[in-house]
Amino acid sequence: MQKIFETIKEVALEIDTLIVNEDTGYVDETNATGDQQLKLDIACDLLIEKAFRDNPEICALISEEKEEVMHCAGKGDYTLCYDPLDGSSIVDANLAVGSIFAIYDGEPSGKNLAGASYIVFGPRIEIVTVVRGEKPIRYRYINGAYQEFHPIVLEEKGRLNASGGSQKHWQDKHMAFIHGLFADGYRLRYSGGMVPDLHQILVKGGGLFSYPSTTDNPNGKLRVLFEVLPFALIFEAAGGEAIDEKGRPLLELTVTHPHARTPCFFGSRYEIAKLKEAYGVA
Ligand code: AFP
Repeated sequence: MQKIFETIKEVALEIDTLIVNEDTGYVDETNATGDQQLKLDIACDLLIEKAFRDNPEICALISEEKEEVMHCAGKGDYTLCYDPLDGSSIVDANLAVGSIFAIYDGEPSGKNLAGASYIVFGPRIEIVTVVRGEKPIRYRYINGAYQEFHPIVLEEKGRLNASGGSQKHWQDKHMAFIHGLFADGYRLRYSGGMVPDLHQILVKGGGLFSYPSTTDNPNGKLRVLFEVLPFALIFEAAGGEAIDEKGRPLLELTVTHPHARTPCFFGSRYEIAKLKEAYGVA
């Protein structure tokens, strides 16, 4: 798996160059899940496909930007699922965006998730990698090289609160719970990009990120294979928890469709315990 992480580090530099130099406009088509695609989404997708299609450890690639599974020449056991550019709707505002990778050993599902990684394209490039059963590792790209940086460890209780979706469409219990956290002193930190928002909670030692079911999106917005499971593995490895709204660990999810979505919550232990109480699933 280390070879896959090394390729992620290399492709990060190419994606960064694209983000800095390419047009941030839309193309006419939509992607597999009906989202509008940027020219950048397609260009990043192609870069990642090219970087991994001949990797001998990987037998298939599944991209958030494509409907079909791409079977590769490699005879390895890993299926690499990726979101090439998460946060397309904020890239024109020049906010931080990211790429997310999930490495499944066999069929994609929570129990088969063997490793994960994400890249943050902010003022600097940062990458977090994790192998299941091990601690996450954080790298920063400085002076032309990746350097291992402070370890990511979540404290028991954090201070940040980030919830997705429009408040108009939140369920009453979610509204009451989020207001309760603010009343308890939590600070709002939400950019609309899952990667920088979750990265901030991870590097600041804790807090809660929610993308609940809403009246307009009953299954939430975030995709199980490409977004939810990789971050669930990283939060658990950092000492936090990641659950759905029935209180089940996200890493126990099975996947019915490559583009399936689920409500999801990622946080330190204290906030997740509070959430379970508020949702009546403790
Ligand atoms: P885009 O890729 O369409 O910008 O979506 C980003 C995202 O999937 C994720 O990165 C955010 O956490 C989430 O959407 C934000 O959604 P809301 O705007 O509904 O809160």
